Amino acid sequence: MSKIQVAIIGAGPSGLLLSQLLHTQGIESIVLERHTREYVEARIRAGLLEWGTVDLLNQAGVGARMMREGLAHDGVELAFDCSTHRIDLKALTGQRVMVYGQTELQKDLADARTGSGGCIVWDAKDVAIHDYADRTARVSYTQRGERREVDCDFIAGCDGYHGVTRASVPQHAITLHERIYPFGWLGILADVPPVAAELVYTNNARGFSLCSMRSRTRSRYYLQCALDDDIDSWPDERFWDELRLRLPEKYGSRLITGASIEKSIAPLRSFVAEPMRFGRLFLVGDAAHIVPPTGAKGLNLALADVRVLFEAMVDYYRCGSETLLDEYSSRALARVWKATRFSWWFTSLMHRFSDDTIARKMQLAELQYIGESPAAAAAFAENYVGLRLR
Ligand code: RFL
Ligand code: PHB
Repeated sequence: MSKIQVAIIGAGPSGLLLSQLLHTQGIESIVLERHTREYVEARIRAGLLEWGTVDLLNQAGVGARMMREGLAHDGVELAFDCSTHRIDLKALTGQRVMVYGQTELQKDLADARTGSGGCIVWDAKDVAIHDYADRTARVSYTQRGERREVDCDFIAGCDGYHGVTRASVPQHAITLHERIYPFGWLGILADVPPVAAELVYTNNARGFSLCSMRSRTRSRYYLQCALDDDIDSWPDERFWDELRLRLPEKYGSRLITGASIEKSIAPLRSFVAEPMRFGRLFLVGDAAHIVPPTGAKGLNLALADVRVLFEAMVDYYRCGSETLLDEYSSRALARVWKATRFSWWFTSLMHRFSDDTIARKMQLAELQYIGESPAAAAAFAENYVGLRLR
């Protein structure tokens, strides 16, 4: 049996960034991923990074391509009831956000880890965690038909919502909070220029829509859809027609359409598991929490967890102190709950929930208020660019 300092389950952005950051401090890890590298890199997910996330990626030495190819945005638009209102993030908070796809980030992280001799086991089957209540934890997995075991000081559960680590914690030790929303997001990726220079979130009587992008030539658009909608019932033409109907006239009239290169439906949920630490096991990112994508907090929250855990592990290996490890769960959760609240609030503000006219009138009144009140706009902007870590 071999021994490593940190065993990381999952090679999504959380797992790879943690491994990379630890490597910069001479702390060695193994990353166990159940899918192949090709599969993981083909997943289309988030697209918007807070500047705190950008700084962390630069600190890890994986930000060069992002800084070259990413698009920094100073503002974002809220559209409703035939009007649009730009929130000047830079003026209100002094901060910007960065458009850079998770798919690209995933590649940059895997390249960095592989390039510096990092140990990533792709296609690791039947990963299991053991003895994490003790001083020395253990992980086991099957690689090319052979069962292997590794002793470790810590296990980082970076294995997403459907992973094995949270599921291994006894029910009595963990509290799960969950809300499922009564709609989904239908997303499309297409090689067409974005309809606007910045992101546009629209509250329309027909339902929510979002205009986002991956580059100046690649657009990412979303429509609120029914949870039981079948992707086959959304051919590209229907998607573009519906998007045009939901956008303010100035954007609908100039929308450029084209063949989709990806199309999928994602359900929306708010989910938090508490605590996020169980002995030598630490849950990180989507393994511990999920937010609806309105506001793009999911990936940013995941990487904020990574920062907190990284700092705690460095403190442990440098000074032998467990204080920051002990504080991991409460420090991470303080941020998680604030982002969970913001994502829930923004989702509630922008989506069509029912035919209840009073609910829609109140959404519009709140959107007008954000448009008119610098204080309300500043509260939105502060959350959108990301609250500062304590
Ligand atoms: P990930 O990215 O889910 O990575 C977890 C990794 O763990 C692996 N894994 C296992 N490995 C070994 N053994 C097991 N038993 C394992 N079980 C799972 C998985 O294969 C995977 O590689 O979690 P991480 O690293 O915490 O990163 C979180 C982000 O990926 C996530 O928050 C965002 O992508 C959420 N999200 C979005 N966030 C946004 O901010 N904006 C978006 O537009 C947005 N779109 C999305 C999303 C998440 C989606 N999922 C998870 C269904 C769209 C989708 C479809
Ligand atoms: C995306 O580009 O995929 C994206 C951007 C902002 C969001 C959600 C998704 O709020």
